[in-house]
Amino acid sequence: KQLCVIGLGYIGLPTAAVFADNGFDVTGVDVNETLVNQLNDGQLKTREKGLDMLLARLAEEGKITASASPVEADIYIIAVPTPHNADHTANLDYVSQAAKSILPVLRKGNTVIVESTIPPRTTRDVVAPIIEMSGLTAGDDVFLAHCPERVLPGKILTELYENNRIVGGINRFSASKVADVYRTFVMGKVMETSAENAETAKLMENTYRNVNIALANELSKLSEGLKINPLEVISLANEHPRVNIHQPGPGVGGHCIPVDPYFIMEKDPANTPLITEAMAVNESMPGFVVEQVKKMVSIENGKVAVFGLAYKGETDDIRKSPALKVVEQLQNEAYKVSVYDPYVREAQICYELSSFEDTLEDADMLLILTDHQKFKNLNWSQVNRLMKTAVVLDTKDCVENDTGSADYYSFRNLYE
Ligand code: SAJ
Repeated sequence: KQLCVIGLGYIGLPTAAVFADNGFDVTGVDVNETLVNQLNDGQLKTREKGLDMLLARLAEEGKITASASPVEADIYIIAVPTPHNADHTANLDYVSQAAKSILPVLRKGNTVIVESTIPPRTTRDVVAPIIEMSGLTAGDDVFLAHCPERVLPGKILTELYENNRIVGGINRFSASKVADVYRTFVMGKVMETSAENAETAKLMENTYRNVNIALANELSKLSEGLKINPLEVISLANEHPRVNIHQPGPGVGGHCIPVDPYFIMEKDPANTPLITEAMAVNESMPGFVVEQVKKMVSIENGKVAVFGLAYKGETDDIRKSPALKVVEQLQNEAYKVSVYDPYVREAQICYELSSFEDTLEDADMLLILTDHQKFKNLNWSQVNRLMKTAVVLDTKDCVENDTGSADYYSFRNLYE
């Protein structure tokens, strides 16, 4: 079968690769000409483990090709980004453009799948009318479904095979037709439902995580007054068979968990006070971290060494990273701040990153904001020697080895 993936981003590319590796004749479509050429040449570089080699092999074997616009195919998968507007509502321009780009090649009997994260009802209210501009009826002539991506960056290839998938059809027939497409390689369950249910389920997964993390963050704030160790409280509570409280930290980052809840909120603001409040708690965390720093280091001549800018460990992704906000607020407080992140490239931010040594040199405090593997086992005799005052605040509670003479704090022992 011929399959066309529109949007070769962090979901489209691995999805295209996995289909190509499972017997489909795949064309990847993207407006980025460089990306198209690199994919055709088997030279594409991505951040995802194992993907570059797979793509190079598939290109060599002729199983995947790239193109600037959709070609005739049996199945079209839309995997373009859904950015949000300034008021946090979803910007559906890319999704609409992608759907429109299929129209010239769309034929009766084709299948259209939307993988992009979208607000509830978008498949039916926005995508179906575009498809029907072709004169074909969505659900009868063209099978249409939303199949949300749910893979974790860093583990995308494995999770594409192993995770359960939700397929939400515009009608039952579309759901079952599209479910069969995914059953060709998905080892988990492929669950059929309506388009609206699928859209909302995807958003609720990330909203659940957001609200749950907010609960953990709120507990951490409570710990000062209660004189408790919030991490121990969480781990004790989680011993209950029906409790699973997440971990506190400097806030919630990435392009999914802090964004997706807004797609639900925009549909019914009056009935989403809990989600709204949870977002506010998480957004207050960078400020909370800065308050702790202020208790530990005086602003006058104080130098704070920051380790980690990425939104989570082992990634170079800084989108919506709470670390950016912490650094900005520390700078606004007039601290001298130097930042080290072994993965993040300087081009992504507007200030200079420092080397490991320069960041620590003469610092009054080390503030760990990302749980990169490298930070879990630092050479503490070197760290403590370089710093003026060896005080550490590990907001991810990620350090595993003995910090030697350092005065080490995490949420675990800040207030107990
Ligand atoms: N975080 C905490 N405490 C926790 C867990 C995470 O503060 O207990 C923070 C992280 O540090 C990070 C943020 O939350 O800043 C988000 O990280 P994450 O690892 O929870 O999630 P993402 O954004 O990398 O990927 C999520 C995943 N969703 C779920 O686990 C429900 C992934 O499966 C989705 O495919 C992805 O969003 C997406 O694209 O929607």
